[in-house]
Amino acid sequence: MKKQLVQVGFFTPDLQRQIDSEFDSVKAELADAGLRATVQGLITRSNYQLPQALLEELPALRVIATSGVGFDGIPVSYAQQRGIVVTNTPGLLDAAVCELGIGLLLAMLREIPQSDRFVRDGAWAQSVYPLTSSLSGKRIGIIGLGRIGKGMAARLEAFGVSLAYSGRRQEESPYRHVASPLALAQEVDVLLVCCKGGEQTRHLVNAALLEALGQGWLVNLSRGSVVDESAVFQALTKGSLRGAALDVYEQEPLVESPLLGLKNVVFSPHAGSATVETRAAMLRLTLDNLHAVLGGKAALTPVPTVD
Ligand code: 8YV
Repeated sequence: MKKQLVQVGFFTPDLQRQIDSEFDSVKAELADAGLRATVQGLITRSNYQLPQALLEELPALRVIATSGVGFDGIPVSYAQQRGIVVTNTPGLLDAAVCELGIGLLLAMLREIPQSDRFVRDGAWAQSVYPLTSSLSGKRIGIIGLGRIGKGMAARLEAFGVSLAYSGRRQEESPYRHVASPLALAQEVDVLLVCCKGGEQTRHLVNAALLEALGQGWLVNLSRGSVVDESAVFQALTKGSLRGAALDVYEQEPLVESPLLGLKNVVFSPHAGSATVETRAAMLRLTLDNLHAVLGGKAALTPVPTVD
């Protein structure tokens, strides 16, 4: 008999079929009192918020498995105090996220989406598209030299840029460590946000930091919470910030935002890991974690213990 799960959030149809072939998974909002009282496993994705109130209604819960690397949307400390194992999928999505990061960076500097619209709209018959900016020669600052930050740096080396980073500690790396994100912003052209989300990094990119960046560009591959979107809007409209490329937002999905009206912002829908290959690998590890813990074995990739 298939083991039961409560599910928070949506998976694409193929991935949902995979979940359903291995577990009896019920959406949290449809789980009745009987299921809530007995269910031992919960599956979710890292772009959803998991309310502690829901966990409080699941007294038998033993494992929360998120298909994603971030766990800032999960009340991990509360879960761990209750002895619930929390698992994630580290390492599997770095390449996909970095590929999108390079794509967004180039799309922003070379104005690829805007150029596409220019051709489609027939504007080319009346004028030539204005000149854009080179990536080559730019000074790039990476906030957070974790797996994604390092992956971006390695790929960017091929473009002939200079690289520096800020982070809580100095890493073993060939790149220059700068003491603070503010100092980093002061000396670069492009700021790449690759740090973790959560309370510690909330609005780390704020008006003061954008002021320090000046006539530069911003790319956010991290979490929407790290960037103060209204400060980005102000900086873009007053013409200090030259462009932004955003994959993540303070409110997702992004449907109403003054940013949507600006030409110099390139958007993607929180899609860093969204390739068929990557999401299949992430789900496989997520399901393996659930099978392991529910079968009485150790989790394959538990998140670290938090205080
Ligand atoms: C996805 C992510 O949005 O892993 C993360 O932390 O933000 C992304 O990979 C998602 O979690 C995939 O299900």
